[in-house]
Order: sequence, then structure tokens, then C-alpha cells
Amino acid sequence: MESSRNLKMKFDDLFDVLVKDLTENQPADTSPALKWFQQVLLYNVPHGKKNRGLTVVQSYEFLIGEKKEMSDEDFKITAVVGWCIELLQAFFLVSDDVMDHSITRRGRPCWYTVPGVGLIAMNDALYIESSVYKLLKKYIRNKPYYIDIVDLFHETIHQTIVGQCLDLLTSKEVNLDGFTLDRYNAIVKYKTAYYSFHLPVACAIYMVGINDERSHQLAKDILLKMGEYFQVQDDYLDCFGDPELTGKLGTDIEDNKCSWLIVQAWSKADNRQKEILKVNYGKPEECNLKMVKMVYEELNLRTVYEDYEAKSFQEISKLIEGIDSCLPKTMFNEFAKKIYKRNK
Ligand code: DMA
Ligand code: MG
Ligand code: MG
Ligand code: MG
Repeated sequence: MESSRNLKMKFDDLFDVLVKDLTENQPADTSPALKWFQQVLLYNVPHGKKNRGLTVVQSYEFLIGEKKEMSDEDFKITAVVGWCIELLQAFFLVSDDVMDHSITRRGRPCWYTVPGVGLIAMNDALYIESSVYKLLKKYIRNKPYYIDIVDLFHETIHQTIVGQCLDLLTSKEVNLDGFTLDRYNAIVKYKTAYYSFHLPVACAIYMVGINDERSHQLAKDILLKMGEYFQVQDDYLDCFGDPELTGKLGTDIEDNKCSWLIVQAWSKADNRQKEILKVNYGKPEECNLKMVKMVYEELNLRTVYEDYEAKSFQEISKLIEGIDSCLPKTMFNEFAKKIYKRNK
């Protein structure tokens, strides 16, 4: 098995090739758009952790087994599909930052705030999305799994958009009684778990030629659980994380988001604390933010979170332990280990 550093470097190298694919040898009369799009790609795609993209390659390696070496061709096509997920992620993040009024992403100003960009960012997001299908066509259209992968991308984008819709609609609610755990779980399953966890591994499973419903369902059950856990971490880090590490400044409290923290707080608060939350949650001022955070501290949400994290990791490990199919447990365990106790 390839060392993960080596794999990362090879994965990174491919990005320039894909940028060229998307911006060179195109109709000459589109040249200003191509030049613009090159900047869009360079700014928004390659600066993340790339966990989702790398997961396609690594999962594929796990699935073909220890004995078999991954060929250069295998590496290339799994890495292309991995980059397609990174493009998808960029498409969602560019639009998410507009909708969430965010300031920074990956340690830099959000794309829509860059001078001269503004709402062109919305078209840029769509431009990135449509490029995914260009790349899939160029690199895998002759493969037997092409249609499964394309269909999976379509389904996943749909699920994520539904999730973003739930997220945005819930954040317009004025009554915090609507912020239930059920609502929370639905939001995070659709907006995050499908595209961040199910998509990369399901792609790899299709690419090694596993098509049976049962294996796919089994993988999905575990991966959605991991996705839920990942978004709880994201919500925690939005308030308690170090922006130097996460690369982004939190906006959930100001945005009135149905975050894991407010769901917990609302279910544990006494009448006085509920009153404070009612008055201050979803308001823009620094003093409002302070009051909400004070209640979070009073309710020991840091400890509540640590308990959740340990418990959830145990549950996921148990699910993985129970796998009784051709899917390798190590593949899921590696993925779970990557995000356990993450701070970025
Ligand atoms: C993430 O929700 C979901 C998508 C589809 C980007 P979020 O707004 O909590 O993400 P972030 O904290 O990265 O802005
Ligand atoms: Mg956001
Ligand atoms: Mg959002
Ligand atoms: Mg967030």
C-alpha cells in the first residue's frame, strides 16, 4: 500500500492536469470565461484537507486488497473521481458561504467577498458543478460503472441541496422549540453525510465492480452515521474551535442555525437560560454572542460534546465490527480514525 504522503503528493499533482482539461482547448470565443474560471478553480478547489477526494483512492486500495498493487491507471481514474468530489465540495462551499454570510474559508476570505467577485460567485458555483460531468465523461465514460457514478453524483447533489434547504428554512424559525434532535439529524444527514461520507466510498465500491444492493446499503448505514458525527464536530468547532486551525470564523449563532449546540442547550436549559437564549440567539451583536456562549458554558456543553464524541465513536466502531460482507473493516476504521477528535 502506498504511503499516505506519497499518495497525497500524486493526488495533488493531478489537479493541474484537470485545470488544463477544463480551461484549455475550448472554443476561442469563450476565452475570457476560461481565464476567469481558472482563477475560480485555483482559489476554491485545492486548499482544503482533501479528505473526501483522497478517500476515493484509499478506499479503492482497501477494496482491491493488500495483495494487489494499484496500477497507475487505477490511481489516475480514482484520483479523478476524488477530485470531482473536491469540485463538488467547492461548488457547495462557494454557495454555502454566500448563504451563511461567512467571512473566511480555509484561512482566506470567502470567494464572494473577494473584490470584483460578489454574486458572480453564484454562477461560479454552478460552473464548478457542471465541470464535474466534463471530467467524469473525459476519464471514465468507457467504464462499466460510468452510469452508476454519474447517477450517484446526481442523487448526492440532490440530497445535499435538500439538506441545505432544510438548514436554511430551519434557521428562519423564530421559535427555538422547532430545533429538535429529529430535525437536526435530518438536516445533517442530507446536507453533509451523503456527499462527505457516502459519496466517496460508494464511488470506490462501484469502481471495484461491487454492485450488490446489500453491500452498498451496509456501507451507506455506517457512512451516514459517520457523517452525522462529522457535522456535530463541525457545529462544535463553529463555536469552540480555533479559527487558525479550522480556517473559518463561526457564524452559526448569528445565523440562527439549528446547530448541535443550540439543540443540546435548548433541551437542557432552565427557564432563565431559555429566556437568555430566546433573546440573544440569531442576533448579530457581539453582546448577543457572548450571552449565548455564557449559557453554553453554564450548561457544560464542552463536556456534553466530549461525551457525545466518545459514545458516537464507539457506536461507529461497533457497526464496523459487525460487517459481514466483502467490505473491508479497515477501510471504515481508517476513515473513522481520520476524523476522531479532529480540531480542523
Ligand atoms: C455544511 O454546512 C454543508 C454544506 C453543504 C457546505 P455548514 O454551513 O455548517 O458548513 P461550514 O461550517 O463549512 O460553513
Ligand atoms: Mg456555512
Ligand atoms: Mg451552511
Ligand atoms: Mg458549520
